[in-house]
Amino acid sequence: MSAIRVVPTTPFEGQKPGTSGLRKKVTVFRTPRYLENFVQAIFDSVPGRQGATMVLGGDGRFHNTAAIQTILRMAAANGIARVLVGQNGLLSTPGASCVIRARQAWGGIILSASHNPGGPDGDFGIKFNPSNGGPAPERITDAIYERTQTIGEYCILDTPEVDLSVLGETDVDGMVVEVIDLVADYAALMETLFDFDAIRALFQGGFRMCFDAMHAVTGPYATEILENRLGAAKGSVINGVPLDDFGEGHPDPNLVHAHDLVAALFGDDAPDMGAASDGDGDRNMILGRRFYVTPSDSLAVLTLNATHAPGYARGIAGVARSMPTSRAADRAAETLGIPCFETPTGWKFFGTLLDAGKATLCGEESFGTGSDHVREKDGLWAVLFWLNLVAATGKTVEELVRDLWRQCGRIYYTRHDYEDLPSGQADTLMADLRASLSGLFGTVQGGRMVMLADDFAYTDPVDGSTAAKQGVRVLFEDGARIVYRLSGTGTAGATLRVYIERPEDDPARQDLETQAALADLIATADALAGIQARTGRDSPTVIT
Ligand code: G16
Repeated sequence: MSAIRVVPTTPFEGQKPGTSGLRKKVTVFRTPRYLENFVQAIFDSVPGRQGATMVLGGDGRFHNTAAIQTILRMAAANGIARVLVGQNGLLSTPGASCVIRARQAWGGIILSASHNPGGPDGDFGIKFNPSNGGPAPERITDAIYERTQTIGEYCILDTPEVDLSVLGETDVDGMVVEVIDLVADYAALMETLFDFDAIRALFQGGFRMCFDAMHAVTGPYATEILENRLGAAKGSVINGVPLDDFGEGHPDPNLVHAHDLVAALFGDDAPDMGAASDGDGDRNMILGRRFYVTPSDSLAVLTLNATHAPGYARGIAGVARSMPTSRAADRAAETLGIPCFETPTGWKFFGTLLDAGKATLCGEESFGTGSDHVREKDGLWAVLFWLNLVAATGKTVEELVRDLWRQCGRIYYTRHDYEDLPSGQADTLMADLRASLSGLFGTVQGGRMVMLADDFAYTDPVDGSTAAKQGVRVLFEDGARIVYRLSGTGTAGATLRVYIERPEDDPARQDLETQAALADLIATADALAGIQARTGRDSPTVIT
């Protein structure tokens, strides 16, 4: 047995988990003791680790395996009995959630900065998911953060590196490290939810798809499930080999960053369906042939048609969406006569609703969709759901969306991001906007009467916990809405997100180009917050 080394340390500032874990530059995480402090704070703050099973893996970005070796040595020194690690240190975020639940683990540590770029100069991240497999609720992240502020030592062993490439068990000073097949548990779960026979028949009939794994973690999952098990043509999965810098790309599945996929789906001889996932596999984008499905519409289509998938054949209890997500899901839920919950941004807020059986499907405008099958959003799950719907209805992706618009109206929706603003400037913009809210009610802005202007506050209907200052929203008489909030996932400066939407119930007017359809509201959004005047930017960094 090697002796446990108790290493003196001092706190680092700013180890506060954001929307989804602690995200910083790789260079920050490589600072001696930085990772160790945070991991020890997790072990110190979450009860029950002694003799427990823990899940560990990441999205394969630069520093992933080095961090895993450190965490294994610390887990052994802190009394963990067994660690399940994905082969080569890989586990997607929904994959990890699935393993935590399937193996009844104490919790899991996931190494990911999601859709943020990787490589030595890119971003890195770490998050803890407790035994329900979901993101830690705020009481746990607050406890971890508090601990990071007073930490004085961490425990570690000086053991050799564990070979993560070979499946099987290794003993690390009495703790078992089990290297697991990363896809097996997850694929088995998907087979219980979706009609694999019908999807197989679809591909046999010549249906063609393109899935862009963006050189991130879903490559192995998509290749095994789509090509090997469901019979999609070889080559349907592109950029399928995980790389530690994501091939110098930005693994964010949107129209800007998934350029290979967009070129294929909007080019000549386009496949029938396209999809992409992000760095850690929890986000998704769905495309039909020359047709983009907004994440908000995707949630609404899945809601309306859920019973076509065997796992949801008995109907769904309810649906939940984050506040800035469009209200298409509300309309779908109303059609079905089920409740629709509105939560703050952050998948963690869906956890109580899923655990209590109040919501079955959840979704966010930020390309996240999921259900109660795990406690994270799940990119490949959404892709399989869409494939199941196409197979079951015989309709194309575009026809399924047009059905939604016919039944529930169309909601034109866009998000404008202003990235890397000076933090002070962004904070002042939001503060001034908040200060102006009380005077907005009843005024006419850009030709529309303001019906509500507030800073979204949330009380969880299950456990009563509250969250304030979750984004400024301005609602107009005609159902249009503008939402402003600062991103909680960036690592450089501040990102202002502006979400703009309006419903269009007239079928004759549902085919406009989105930016054109929203042009007047976009101008109102700028005028209300003074974005261009304050930032000097004449256009957003990214439009989705
Ligand atoms: C995370 C959260 C999501 C959230 C998204 C965007 O996603 O899990 O719930 O919607 O961030 O957050 P923000 O607007 O604060 O940047 P991911 O995929 O980065 O883990």
